[in-house]
Amino acid sequence: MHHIMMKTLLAASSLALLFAVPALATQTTPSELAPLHDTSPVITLVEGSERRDISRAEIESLPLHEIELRHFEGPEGRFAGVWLDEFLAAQELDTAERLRFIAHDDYTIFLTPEDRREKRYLLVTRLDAEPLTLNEFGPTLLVVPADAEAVEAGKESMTRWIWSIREIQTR
Ligand SMILES: Nc1nc2c(c(=O)[nH]1)N[C@H]1C(S)=C(S)[C@@H](COP(=O)(O)O)O[C@H]1N2
Ligand SMILES: [Mo]
Repeated sequence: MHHIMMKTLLAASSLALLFAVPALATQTTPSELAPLHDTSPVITLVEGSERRDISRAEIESLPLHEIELRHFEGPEGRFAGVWLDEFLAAQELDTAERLRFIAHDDYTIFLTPEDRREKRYLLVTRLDAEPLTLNEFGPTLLVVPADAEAVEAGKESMTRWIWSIREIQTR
């Protein structure tokens, strides 16, 4: 097989694909929502023996972004929240070697700085402008906007889309 010809063909077909893709429904855009002032705790940050409660108001003091999607657990609409990286930076946790997220059902995931460089995570607090409740997989959940379509199509794993987050541990 002629490698150069194959490469040219591949390049040409991927270019064609690029132009054939319609405007993505799954783009993250700045949100117009006004931040909530709810100061009741929704996430506990744990660093060694230190525990800190974080409220929706604290999370939403950062710029809100939103994305339209159908979550695999059922909820569908506009999910709004803050970039996890910005939240971590604001909490001075962005250099943590490893982050452990724990959900209300005790499901757990680990994220390294490398994982966060690979893909951006959105820490979601709202669905269609309303605060996410425990019944709707809130009060907060993680989504990877760049993977939204692939996850919906069953082509990408969603093991890191942890919902009902109750705690973030660092070390
Ligand atoms: N809180 C919480 N988030 C979770 C899970 C879970 O059990 N609890 N399961 C994860 C896994 S492994 C996958 S594949 C998806 C879908 O989980 P499900 O198949 O149990 O619905 O959600 C992820 N987020
Ligand atoms: Mo899974």
